Amino acid sequence: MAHGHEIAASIISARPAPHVSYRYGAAAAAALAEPGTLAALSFGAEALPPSDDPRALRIRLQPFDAPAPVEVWQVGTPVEHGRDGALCWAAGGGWLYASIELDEREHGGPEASAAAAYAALRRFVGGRDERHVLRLWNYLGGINQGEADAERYRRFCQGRAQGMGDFFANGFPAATAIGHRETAPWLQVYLLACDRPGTAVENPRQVSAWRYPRQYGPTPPSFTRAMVLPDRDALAISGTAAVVGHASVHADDLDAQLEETLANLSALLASASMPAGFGAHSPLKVYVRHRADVSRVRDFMQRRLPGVPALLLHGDICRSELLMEIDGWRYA
Ligand code: 3EB
Repeated sequence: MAHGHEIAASIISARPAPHVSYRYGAAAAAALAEPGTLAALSFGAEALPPSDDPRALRIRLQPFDAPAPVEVWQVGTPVEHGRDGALCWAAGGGWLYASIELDEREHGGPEASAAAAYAALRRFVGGRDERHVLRLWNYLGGINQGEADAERYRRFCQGRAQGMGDFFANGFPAATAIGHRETAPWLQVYLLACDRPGTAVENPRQVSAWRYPRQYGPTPPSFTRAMVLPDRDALAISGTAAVVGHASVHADDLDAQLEETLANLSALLASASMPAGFGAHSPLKVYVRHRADVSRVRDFMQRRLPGVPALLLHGDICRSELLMEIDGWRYA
């Protein structure tokens, strides 16, 4: 009977999604000592004590919540970790976390820094079993500075595409690109990869980002809207904003942008054949451009997404008319 073999094979190849949670205080501080911790991403200086552990990354976005949160990724197996030049990594159970942080002043601007970051990540990941990059995050300073095609986000897109080369020829990962407010121009890029491929998901309400028309810049952004993880037990959701077709909608209307973003998030669940709705099983991050909007964003989250663990972070969205963006996870 083949049945027993199939069960054995499915156990051997199982790649349950990393568990993502938001932690505070002592629970956050304990994360790196737990055996399955792949990454601990802190927001705000006081969230974690300084650490040389390559799994600890201090994200350069200020949280709007106190105490400061730490996002912890955990897998059900032991984890090994290390460094490779400027790159930090951790791996276990078929999963890989990798991060790189570059000072633009040492690389000559956003294009060269993005190209260097992606070249380093691609070289490292390409040499690993976990070579399927499912999800990427990018944080850079002054994202909306510069006019038209000289805007720093557009220059970042150009360098990113150059650094990627043909590594994602079979499809882009899901991604986020957000601006931080620090004066020093650090670029932070980190990723989740697996030794099994995921399934890319597009949003039928939106033009695929890599097909955006020329008006948004010479190099279209390279990301897919969401990624179903290999065991189909979770959806990794890209940065999602009030974009319909390829156009930003509801410029300067925060509440309308929040509603449109929720419509996009719901469309992604449907497109991924995930059950509708968000709740305790869908940790999200909300990037908010203006501090003055935070209480309205919080009200919206409590009213329209009750029970959803949400981090509110101070970040600039890559189109200056967009006031907020949401990314995160939806577990099946
Ligand atoms: C958008 O829908 C908003 O450049 O990697 C969202 C997610 C956005 C990722 C990226 C940009 C990126 O076009 C912007």
